[in-house]
Order: sequence, then C-alpha cells, then structure tokens
Amino acid sequence: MDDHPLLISTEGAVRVLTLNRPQALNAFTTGLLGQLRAALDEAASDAGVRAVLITGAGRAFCAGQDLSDPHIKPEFDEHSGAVDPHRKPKAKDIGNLLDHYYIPLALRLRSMPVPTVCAVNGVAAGAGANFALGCDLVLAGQSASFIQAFSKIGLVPDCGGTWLLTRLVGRARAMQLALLGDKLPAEQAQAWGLIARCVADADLQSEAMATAQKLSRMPTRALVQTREALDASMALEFEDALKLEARLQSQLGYAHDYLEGAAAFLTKRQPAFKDR
Ligand code: LHQ
Repeated sequence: MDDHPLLISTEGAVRVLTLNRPQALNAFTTGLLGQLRAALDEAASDAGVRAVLITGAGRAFCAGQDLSDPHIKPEFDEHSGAVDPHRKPKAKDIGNLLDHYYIPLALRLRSMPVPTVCAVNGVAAGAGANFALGCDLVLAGQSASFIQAFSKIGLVPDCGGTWLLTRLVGRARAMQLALLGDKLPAEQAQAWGLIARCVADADLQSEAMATAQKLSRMPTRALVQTREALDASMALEFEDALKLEARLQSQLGYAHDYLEGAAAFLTKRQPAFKDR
C-alpha cells in the first residue's frame, strides 16, 4: 500500500521531491507519476521555489515503470509464469501510458522555470534512469548505477532516452547502453559524460543540496534560458545558434538580474537575484 509515494519538503528556496516506494525500488506507478507531475507543476508556479532537487528513498533511485501496475501488466499464467503462445494476449496499449503520464512528465521536467538537480542514490533503471538524466544536473552516489533495462523486456528506451542518450554520450555508447541493457556504474557514467558528478555515497545528499542551494541563489531566468539554448543548439546551424544567443541576451539584458549582477560586480558586493 502506497500511502505517500512522493515526499515533498522545502529547504530555503529548494523544493525536494523524494520518490518513496522503497519496497519496489521506487518504481513508477500511475499514482507516483501523477503526484510527481503535480508536484513539479506546483513547484513551477510557486515563486518562492528557485530550484528543485529530486532523489529516492531507500537503496534505489527508481527501477522505472512498475511492471506489476494493472495499467500495463501483461496477461500470463500467474502460477507457471508462462505466456500462452496460442492465445492472443489481451492488448494493453502501453503507448497510452506514455501519452498520458510519461510524455507530460518528461516535458514538465524539461520546461521547469527553475533548475533541476537529481541525486541518484542507487540504481536508476528504465524510465527511472531517463527521468534522472532529464534533470539539469545529475549527481550520483558511488554505489549508484544506470540501466537501460528496456531491451531486456522487449521495449525501446522511453521517457526521452533515445534523445538524451545520443546527446549525452554519443551514438556508439548510447547503442551499447540501450542494446545490452547492462548496468553502468556511477563512476563510469561520470567518465562517459552521462552525468555531471559521482560522489561518495555518504556525501551525495549534502552535495546535491549544496548544488541546488547554490543554483537557487543564481539568476534563475538566465539558467533556464541556458538550458533552452543548449538543447536548441543541437538542431541549429552555428550561425543560427549565434542568433539565438543574441536574442536571449537581448531579453536578459533588460531584466533585473543582469542589472543586479553587473552592478554587484562593479561595486564589489554580493548580488541578490530575484527574476524567475
Ligand atoms: C520492481 C521493479 C519494477 C515492479 C524492482 N516493477 N517491481 C515500461 C512499460 C510501460 C510503459 C512505460 O514505460 C516503461 C518504461 C520502463 O521503465 S521499462 C523498464 C522497467 N524496469 C525494469 O525492467 C527494471 C526491473 N528491475 C530490475 O531489473 C531490478 O530490480 C534492478 C536491476 C533495478 C535492481 O535489482 P536488485 O537490486 O537485485 O533488486 P530486486 O530485483 O530484488 O528488486 C527488489 C524488489 O523491487 C523486488 O520485489 P520483491 O517483492 O521481490 O522484494 C522487485 O520485484 C521490485 N522491483 N523493479 N520495475
């Protein structure tokens, strides 16, 4: 029974979301997915929130879709575990689950008006891995790992995996991860550029919180537009990227935070950023 599949707390201007189904390695149910999206919506509309930190309770970050969820659980003989090859299984369109839960969640995460940090505290598999990789900065504990578990159950990477993996580690490594579905330890994930940092397990939560707190004191709008420009750049010609940078810079140049940042630098004081 999931009383509180998502824990929500706030530390200063950082909203902390903790996946909380440790008995199932925080696997996503429709209940958890719905609460996660609502919590991100709420953080997005709360002017007091200037960064979001996402982590998991227990020994895992998230094992991806809960495969026992009645919305997608396929038909098979519960006793023998066998799938009857002679019976056409009753179709459950798992694409529906993506349309209604994963796509809105991944888009919500990627369009947050504040920076997002993920503290990967243990294994991150399937959609759990790709949800983590969709955050702006990903830190992982040394014992954490990333598994593109999809191929092992006859699926393709989802929750943005195809887009994220190729961009983060290139096609050769993306293919290795996605085809073989092997566990990639956090240290190697950092060496490959899949995540920003691998830290000692004991330091993960404090390091991730310090990172989120630091981001929360920075010029939020510039950080978010940096994310947008970096993502857009992948599909742009060099000259178009230059033009996009100029357009964003032009807008930001009129905003409070640029004036504040420049004035603080020139007068040798700490800036107090406030745009969102
Ligand atoms: C789980 C799960 C799980 C339920 C561990 N579900 N119970 C797919 C389909 C449809 C639409 C949308 O998109 C997707 C996207 C996806 O995410 S597909 C990929 C789904 N995830 C997986 O295939 C990963 C399945 N899990 C594993 O391979 C292992 O559990 C990993 C490698 C993550 C961890 O292994 P261990 O550390 O050895 O733990 P464990 O396997 O013993 O799991 C502990 C418990 O958690 C166990 O329950 P039990 O009652 O026996 O203690 C597992 O059944 C449960 N659990 N993952 N996805």
